[in-house]
Amino acid sequence: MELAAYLSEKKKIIDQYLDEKLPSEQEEPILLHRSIRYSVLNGGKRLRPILTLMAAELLGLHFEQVLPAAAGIELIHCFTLVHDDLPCLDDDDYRRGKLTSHKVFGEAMAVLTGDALLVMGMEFLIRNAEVKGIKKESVIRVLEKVLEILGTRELLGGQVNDINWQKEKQNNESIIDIYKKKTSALICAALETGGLLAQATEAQLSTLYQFGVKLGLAFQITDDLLDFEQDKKDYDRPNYPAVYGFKKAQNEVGRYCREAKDSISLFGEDARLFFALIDYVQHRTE
Ligand code: GRG
Repeated sequence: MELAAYLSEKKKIIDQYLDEKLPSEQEEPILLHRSIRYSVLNGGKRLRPILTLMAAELLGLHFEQVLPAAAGIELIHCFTLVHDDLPCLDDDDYRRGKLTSHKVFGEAMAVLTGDALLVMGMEFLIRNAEVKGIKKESVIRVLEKVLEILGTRELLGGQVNDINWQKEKQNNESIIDIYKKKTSALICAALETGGLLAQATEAQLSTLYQFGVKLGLAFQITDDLLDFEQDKKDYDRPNYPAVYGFKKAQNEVGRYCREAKDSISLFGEDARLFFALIDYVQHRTE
C-alpha cells in the first residue's frame, strides 16, 4: 500500500479506537472527561501509534494485535503535549489548530487531564497483554521501556534542559541531546513497542531504535523549520534553524534522513513504508 493511503487508513483506525475506548463525556467527572476527549480527539497526525503498528507488521504481527498499546503510546504523547502547553512550561494558546486544553478548561483541569492521560496510557499498554498471540513478558518489557523514556534521563530530563536552554551551553551537541530526549525517545519507544510485542530479536530492536533516533531528530528539526518559516520561533527555547540558520538545518535533516534509511535497510524490501515515511517527514508541511 502507498504511504499516504496507509497513514490515512491507520489514522482513522486509531482515531476510532480512541473514540470508542475513552470515557464518554456523560461519565463523571464530566469536566475532566470532556477535557480528556478534547485533548486527544483533536486531529493529531497519530505518527507515534502508526509507528507501533508499522514495526509490529514489519515483524509479522497483524496491526490489530498491537492496537491497545499503540493507542496507549498516543495517550502518553497527548499527555506530554497538554503539559508542555501549560503557562508554566511553553505557554501555548493553540495546539493542533485549536485552543489548548488549559485555554478551554482552565489550568487545573489541564494538569489533571495530563495526569489522567499518562495513567490511561499505561492502562492501554497493559491491556495489550489480553490480545491473542501476545506474551505477557513482552508487555512487561514494553512497560519498562516506556517508563524508562518518560523518566528523568529522557523526556523529563530533556524538558528540564529545554527550559534551561538560555542558561545551558548552546552548542550542536546540547541541542541534539535535548531533541533526542524530548522527541526521539518517545518515537523510539513507539517503534520498540511494536517490535517487543512481535518478539523482535535484540538486533531488530536495535535497528528500530537507531532508525527512531534519526527519524526523531529529522522530525524535530523539520518542526523547527516549519515554526521558523511561520515566524513562530521562540528564541528562549532551542530551535535548530534559529541557532544554525535555515540551510544548515535543512542539510542536517537530509543527513539524519539518510542515516535513518541506512539503519532500516537491514529489513530490505519489507521496510519500503519506512523509507517512504522518511521522505514524508523530510518534506512535510504540517
Ligand atoms: C512528565 C514524562 C513527562 C513529560 C512531560 C512536557 C514534557 C515533559 C515533554 C514535552 C515534549 C514535547 C512536547 C516534545 C515536542 C515533540 C513534538 C515535535 C511534538 C509534536 O508532535 P506531532 O507533530 O504532533 O506529531 P501531533 O499533533 O500530530 O500529534
